[in-house]
Amino acid sequence: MRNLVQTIFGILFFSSRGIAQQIPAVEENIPFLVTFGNEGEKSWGDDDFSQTYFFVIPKFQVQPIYIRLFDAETSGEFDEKKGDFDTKTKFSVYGGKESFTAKDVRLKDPGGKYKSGNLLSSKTFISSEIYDGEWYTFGPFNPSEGELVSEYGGYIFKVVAEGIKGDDGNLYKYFLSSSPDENNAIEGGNAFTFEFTFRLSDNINDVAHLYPYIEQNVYSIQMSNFDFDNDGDLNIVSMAKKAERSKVSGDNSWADTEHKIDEKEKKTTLDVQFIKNKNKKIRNNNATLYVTNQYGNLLPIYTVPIGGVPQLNNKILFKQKKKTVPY
Ligand SMILES: [Ca+2]
Ligand SMILES: [Ca+2]
Ligand SMILES: [Ca+2]
Ligand SMILES: [Ca+2]
Repeated sequence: MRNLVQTIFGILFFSSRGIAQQIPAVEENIPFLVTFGNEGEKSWGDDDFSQTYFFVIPKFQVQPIYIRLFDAETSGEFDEKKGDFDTKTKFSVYGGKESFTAKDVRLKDPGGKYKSGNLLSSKTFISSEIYDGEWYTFGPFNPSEGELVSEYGGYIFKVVAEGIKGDDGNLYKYFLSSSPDENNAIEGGNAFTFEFTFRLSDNINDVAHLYPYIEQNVYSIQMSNFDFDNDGDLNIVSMAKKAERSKVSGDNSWADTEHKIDEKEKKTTLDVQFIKNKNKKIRNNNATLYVTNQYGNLLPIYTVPIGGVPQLNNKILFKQKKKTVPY
């Protein structure tokens, strides 16, 4: 019995910390990140042809880490073609002082010194079959080559993806790995972005989950989404919200909605759900989301929800669970 309880507790503990480090995570129901070439049409879902991701490595990780990239190039079945494939995407990895903490890093649109820090590695991928459906590996990086930011849980690496030529959509994903040629998750690792441009699943039953984290000082947020093409509903579930709708954007347009933040939602994660309309059957839909606080500052949107996926009954469940643990 004791072993069983320990096992159950172990699983709960394990899952709440989160180990899935494919970005986007399988549990998010988001098949790919998307960055278009800089001659692309914004009406195809990418508002700025640039996407910045941050990878968090816990302080206790001493072994080297690798940032792996799936389908880095733009051709073949996963990518979105316009005319011929002629798109180039540059991926750059940054670490060191101010790579994360420089203030331009939190801008909605790339500008100023958003590429701050030390450039650790960079590669441009063209429209070719090399790396089509394959993984490319950046690294090894020593964790201490990132920027140590204790409030964010460890060393942070920044990866900037830029569409530097062409008009096609590059679909790709990342994996934060302890191995150069396999996807081995790093315990306690995570990833986040301030502006998320992604491909929605074609499956009408898949709900996409995005996880903005609400810091202590937040009392109201603005949700801003772009080019969702009125493909259903946008819903928030949290420690205080059972279901709160947010305005949905149409084609090539933004929709902004303000939401009040309850005390119970501070230092927790919101579950922002893109729920597809089952009758519309829209395919290949790309959309963008960012969330700001009452000061207009961007909030981090995590891959693994900090503190777990929010449920209204979380606290009750936690109390019950505690009783069953024998100490
Ligand atoms: Ca491809
Ligand atoms: Ca093209
Ligand atoms: Ca691709
Ligand atoms: Ca769209």
